[in-house]
Amino acid sequence: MMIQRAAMAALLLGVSAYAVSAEVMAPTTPPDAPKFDAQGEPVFVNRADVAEFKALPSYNEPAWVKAFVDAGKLPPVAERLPKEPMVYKTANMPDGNGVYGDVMRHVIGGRPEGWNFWAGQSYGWGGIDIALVECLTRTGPLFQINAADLTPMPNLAKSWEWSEDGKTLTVHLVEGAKWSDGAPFTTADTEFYFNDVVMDENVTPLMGASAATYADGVYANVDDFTFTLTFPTAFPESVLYNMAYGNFCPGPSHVLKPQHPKYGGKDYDSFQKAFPADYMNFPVMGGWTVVEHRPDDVVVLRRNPYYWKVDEAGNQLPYLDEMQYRLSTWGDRDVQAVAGTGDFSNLEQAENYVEALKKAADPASPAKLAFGPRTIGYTLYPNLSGNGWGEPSAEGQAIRELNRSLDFRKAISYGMDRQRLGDSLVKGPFTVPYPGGLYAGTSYYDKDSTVFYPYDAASAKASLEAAGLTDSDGDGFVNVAGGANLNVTLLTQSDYTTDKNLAEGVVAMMGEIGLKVTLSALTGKDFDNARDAGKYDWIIIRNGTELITVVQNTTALAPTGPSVDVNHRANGTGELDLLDHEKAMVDIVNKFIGSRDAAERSDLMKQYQKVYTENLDGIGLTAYPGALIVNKRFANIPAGAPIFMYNWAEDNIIRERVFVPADKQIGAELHPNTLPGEPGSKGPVSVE
Ligand code: BQZ
Ligand code: CA
Repeated sequence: MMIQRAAMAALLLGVSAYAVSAEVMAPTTPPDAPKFDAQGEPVFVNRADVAEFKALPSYNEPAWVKAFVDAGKLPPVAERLPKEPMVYKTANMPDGNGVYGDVMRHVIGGRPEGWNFWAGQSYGWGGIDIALVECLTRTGPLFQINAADLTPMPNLAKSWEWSEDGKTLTVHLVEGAKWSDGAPFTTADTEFYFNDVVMDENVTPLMGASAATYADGVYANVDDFTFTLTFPTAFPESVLYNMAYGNFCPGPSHVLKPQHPKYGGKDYDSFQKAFPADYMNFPVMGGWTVVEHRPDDVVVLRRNPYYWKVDEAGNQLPYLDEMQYRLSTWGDRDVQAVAGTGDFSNLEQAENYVEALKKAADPASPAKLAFGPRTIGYTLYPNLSGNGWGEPSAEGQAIRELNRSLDFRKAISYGMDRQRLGDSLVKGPFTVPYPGGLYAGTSYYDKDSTVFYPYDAASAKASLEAAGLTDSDGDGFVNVAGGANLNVTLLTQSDYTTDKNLAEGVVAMMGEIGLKVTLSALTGKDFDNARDAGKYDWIIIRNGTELITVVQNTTALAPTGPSVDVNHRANGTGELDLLDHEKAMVDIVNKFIGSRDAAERSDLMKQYQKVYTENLDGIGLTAYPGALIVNKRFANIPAGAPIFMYNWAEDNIIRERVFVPADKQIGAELHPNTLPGEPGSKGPVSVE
């Protein structure tokens, strides 16, 4: 609002109030962030301190699940568990072994599209997918792992080893684990994922994994629980990170495969739509299974009786019997979590910080709120494809060519008053101007390698002129040579207030330097589709894990493959027309992936940061800390869990270990004493 008024005032005064000078000020280094200490330090441990795989003398389950066994409706718990289940160690549990019962009430802004994650269907986010799918490795909990032991945690892959030449990775799956319907989990599932999802060009999994994601590895089964990947290069360890959420999370091949066109399924479209959002009890390896979905109201998950993890006392996990997902808005997630009608939120929209902080500061508040590091960051990405990705119109193509000019990108950066942009979201020590690239405060960041083109309207205008743009008709906006005003379309995700506010701020600020920008706001899946198809001139994105951790999702740091980079993907014929700076970034990232030398890796990331920020591969906007809000009745929430680092907090806090002490349970289960039914059948089942 304020920004719009300021823009209006600037327009009334006449934008030409700024004298256009040919002088462009020199770049600087970015300002330091205001001090803002994270609340709560993680307890650092080694991965082996968290869990191990081993058989225990006996196993337990909730009494009401035992009733299913006694009624002959379920095999005994020991037969449902793998030979050696994953055992969470008591010493690493903040509050020790838990008790069964209760529910975690989530609130989310997304909607489930259907259950074929492997053919690109979204589950509605907010951690539904993280609760349902399990992946070969796990990275969310790495925030608490000692630096010297920093490598992905085992999960469905209980161990792995590299061949001496580093070109073959042998992966051992947990043996004898079962899907939530009792079907065995084997290399038939990993093979189907690799060869018929990733390698099948007609299938695009939700997070877009392709051959490049797995370093062009070739898959081969050894036996039911062992497979190998053979690579053209040695030791591509990034593959282990890419085996975590949301890539190498295999689907149930026993139900997916018959629908796949290669194995008798009708066609790819039918394959994608074979498990719509009203299909219940879809088999999972996660702790809970979807048993009910009332559109725009709620999704209910019940405990998976075949879940393959236990505590040291032999109690089958999870402790929580139910997960609920209220289908509302992301903003409402914050409101309900602080009010106590919801149980969990990643407080990530800065507009809600002051109110949430005020409410949570009351000792009687039902929820605990803890800020973490500054890992929420937004970037404006110009579409850098000049050869047809997203099939631009003639006007769009002209903008693509401008996007590919450094002077034009400099104009955007000089025109961006990042301080004002941050303050428009929330005042106080939260936001910091963000030049783009790696975030300040993260381990590979180097301030001296960061080039910052700070706010300076005169330099912005001079840069527009250097890019060949002038206001030929004198109406305050630069024109396309000999034609109408240039009009850039800015794509933004309208489910988030923050995204929309930032986009409106950008439109106003660009207006002030004489660049006309028009907003295109799309919701959920429509936004994702337009983003991934390259159907935009500029886009605003809340950045992924790669700019925080570098080691998670490393391949996304540059256009290292046809469809991994956010703002530059291949055209219809698979060609990437990379700019020189992008080629340099690809080169650096590939060297980083191929290097096992810590000093060299840190030096490579300095080079990356320099090339990224000097060339404005993306124009950073603002970065700020997020806070985890969890209802106080929950136990085993690890200290210092960030809402976003290697993954979102829904993964980081290890929900299968979270419990509610008996005297604090609220009796809010919607389907008490029920278990998931047969795949495709209606609703959960009870023992009668
Ligand atoms: C967290 C997350 C868990 C996706 C999504 C959503 C999609 C993106 C991103 C976040 C939501 C929440 O983020 O905002 O706090 O709960 O779900 O999955 O924004 O639109 O495509 O990458 O993770
Ligand atoms: Ca004009």
